[in-house]
Amino acid sequence: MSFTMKIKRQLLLLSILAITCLFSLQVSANLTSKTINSNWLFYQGGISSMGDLDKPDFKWEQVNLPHSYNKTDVVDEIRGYYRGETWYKKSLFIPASSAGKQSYLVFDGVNQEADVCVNGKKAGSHLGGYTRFVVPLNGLLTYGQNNTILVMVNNRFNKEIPTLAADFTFYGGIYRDVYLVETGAVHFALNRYGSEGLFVSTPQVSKETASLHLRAEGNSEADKPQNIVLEYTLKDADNNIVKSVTKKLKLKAGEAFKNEVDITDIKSPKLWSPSHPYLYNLSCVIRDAKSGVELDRQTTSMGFRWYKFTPDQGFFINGEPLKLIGTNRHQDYKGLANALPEALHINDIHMLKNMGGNFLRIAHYPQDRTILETCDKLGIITSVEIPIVNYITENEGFYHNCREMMKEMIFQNYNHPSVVIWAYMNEVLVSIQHNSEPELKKQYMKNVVMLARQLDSIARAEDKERYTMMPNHGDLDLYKRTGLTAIPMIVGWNIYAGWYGENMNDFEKFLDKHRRELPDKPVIITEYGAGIDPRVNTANPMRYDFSGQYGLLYHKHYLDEMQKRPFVSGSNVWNFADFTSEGRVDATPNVNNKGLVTLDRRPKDVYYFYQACLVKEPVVKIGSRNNLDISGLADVNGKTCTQIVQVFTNQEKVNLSINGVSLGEKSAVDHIIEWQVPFVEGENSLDATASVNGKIVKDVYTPQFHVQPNVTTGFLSTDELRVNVGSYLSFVDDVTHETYIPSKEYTKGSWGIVGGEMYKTNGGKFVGSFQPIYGTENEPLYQSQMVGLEAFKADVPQGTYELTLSFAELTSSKEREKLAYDLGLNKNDNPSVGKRIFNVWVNNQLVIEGLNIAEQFGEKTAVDFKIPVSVTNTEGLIVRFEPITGKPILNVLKLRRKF
Ligand code: GCB
Repeated sequence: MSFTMKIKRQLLLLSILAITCLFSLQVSANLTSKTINSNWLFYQGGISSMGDLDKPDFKWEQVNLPHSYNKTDVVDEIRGYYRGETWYKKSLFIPASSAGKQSYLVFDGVNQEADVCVNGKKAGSHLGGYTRFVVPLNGLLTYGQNNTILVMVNNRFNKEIPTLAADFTFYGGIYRDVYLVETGAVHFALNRYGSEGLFVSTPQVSKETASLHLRAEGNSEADKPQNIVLEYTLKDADNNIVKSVTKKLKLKAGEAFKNEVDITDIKSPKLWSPSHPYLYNLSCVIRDAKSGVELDRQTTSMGFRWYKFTPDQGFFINGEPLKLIGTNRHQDYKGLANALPEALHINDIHMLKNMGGNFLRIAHYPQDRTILETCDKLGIITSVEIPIVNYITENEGFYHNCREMMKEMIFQNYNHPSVVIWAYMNEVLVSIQHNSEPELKKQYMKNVVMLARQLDSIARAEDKERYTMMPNHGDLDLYKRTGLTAIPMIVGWNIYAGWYGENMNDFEKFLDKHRRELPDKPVIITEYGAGIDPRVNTANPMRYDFSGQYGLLYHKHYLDEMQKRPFVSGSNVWNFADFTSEGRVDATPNVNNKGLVTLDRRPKDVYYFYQACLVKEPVVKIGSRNNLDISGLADVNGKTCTQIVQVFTNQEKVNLSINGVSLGEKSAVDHIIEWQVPFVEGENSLDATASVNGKIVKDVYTPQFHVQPNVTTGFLSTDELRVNVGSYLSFVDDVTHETYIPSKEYTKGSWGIVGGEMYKTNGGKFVGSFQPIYGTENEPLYQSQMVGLEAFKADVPQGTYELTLSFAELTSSKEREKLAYDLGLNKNDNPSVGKRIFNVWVNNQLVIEGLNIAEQFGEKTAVDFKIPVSVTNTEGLIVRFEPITGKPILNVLKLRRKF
């Protein structure tokens, strides 16, 4: 190789190295900082001695971080998920050149107890699953060699660590990034509650001027006195220096320091707001005073804004009123548990922004660092919360951990301009009614008040600018009586009138009650929501049916009522996305489906509704698009099926066409327009257009439609009937794309049920059950049924058919375990029905004899029978249900003509 070639090769290698460093180092942090997420070993279970971990046959599994060990057991059909000890191990090469540096491991999130050992020695530990913690490595590393990092992680119930119990999943694991950080001997303090040691606040901001308060906290690890210089530099978004200040410090050997600087008179600051999220950049470099060598550096983005919450006129930012509208957010995702690549966190905030949201309640716990970073960039105002949910443990260990979490949350997130509220204690009196002993109750209340006061004082002492908030469940009198509403600066209410509560109009009554009873308290509706399973649709929306149609009525009502009341500062839909909650029973077991988008972030119709209401740019969106397929009963002509289609828009008028034929232009009422649309079998093309200043704004949607026959006398080999028996809901199986329509009564020439009644719960208020059904993912099909039916009849022509009958025993002879969140919906179930035995006859042939579902298959279990049938007479198909004991049932029926 020639000399020049060698040089070129070396240059190439150097540039590759430089690029690699660029990608793997986190710019803007300490001297060097890089993730060490790849190539860990994992073991789930306890060990008998530490020696086990070194045995050659020890059953390690190779994993990368972020990682959770509950990815599958949370969503399976077995109750419970692993909550216990696990081990993570990593071999980490530390080069010889690191010997003079200070090294740390930074864990962004480990749920929820962690013990860290390095080369066999205890290095650190942490309690709590949602905040960052730092483990110093000095004195534990061997340089120029591989080092062993061992982390014991446990997500067991621990009565001293919040969250104790709640409607979400306590996924275990090292589920956020882990960084290796190296600094010089004098460096920013990483031991200040996991913060980065540089704190920025804006004590005064106006359009004309602003001031900055800066605080750098650091440590010298040097064994001699050090002279250092701190260089603070504020730059605008174009990298122009706006202000810079230099401070000299003399440090004794091993001294910790805190340096505070005020920068005043920053002229005409560019203000940060949701519509103009302008960010400045603030850096602080620590240099050796003599040599000028950089020892450590921190950089943070920051924004200038001023804001206030008022009890009568709501929220103001930079002097302008702004209704805060947005959502809450849990951090999990379909199939990934809580261990998400950061792109998915970031995407959620973009989706919220695209929906027109300007507000996020980061509840019930602090989340990945990219969340607030993205909120800063996109202009989403936030409230961040520590994870006390539903109740507290009355002991000092618990209180101590709560206080620590409050400080960690504040210190770690202090510089984000998007944060305006520190919150604590979600619905902390919700379980008080279960605590019946009056003395204990009184004591509990006292302790809650005492802890609330402590947490509120910490927030006010550590951060003089932000507000504090406590989100309560909707018992205003109770919270007021205990004195809890007097403690925080803002009161949050979680209101579910029209979902858990019967009457939607109780919502506005509640708002007005707050105004009357707590006239001095700013208010945010911190939660409201309705379950929506996009597979479920209906023309008869009802509370608790999980249909998109009911969800839309609910959200429209709430949004209207809040918009009418200027004193409501803001609101957060519960929830941005569906989230897992092990053991919860909704239309999808283990999932709370109150999200505006699904677990894998597909928008539901309500998302488009909010978009139409909130976004300024033209919005024209055809609804129902989350159903891959739609289905309905044929019109009289037998060929089409006419169904309502909604378009969500912020335009006055929209035209809708189907398959090239216009259905006319219509005017929007409250951002919604409805058309009766005649669908045909197969693919249909819907086309919604609005003319905006001479330009066409358009949305196209091409659903598959299955027209189900009404008149069955000409049932063809291409026809197929799929019926959700005993329900008002249509359902689409999102795996097979099969669609099911609500059942109807038999009429001549057609098909239908003869006799029986719909299965209802809670004193007849709800159609269907709310129990998980084993052996199926399609709960809404099996949770409803006809009871006591005599027959199913279809007047079909002679031919060969395949009939599928499906059943599930919904009632139980045993006392059902009370699930925390079924809210007693099934308390009036008829307990008799362990014994239900019946025969099924098809055209006078006994096809199922002595069917006792509970005994032969088990309760709440999906049971399907596929039965080939030859219709050889003119009477068509008659399926008769003959009772032996109790009443026969039928849940689902499919009829397909083979030939
Ligand atoms: C609440 C809780 C939240 C639940 C929600 C629900 O009030 O704060 O954690 O998930 O209700 O959907 O029931």
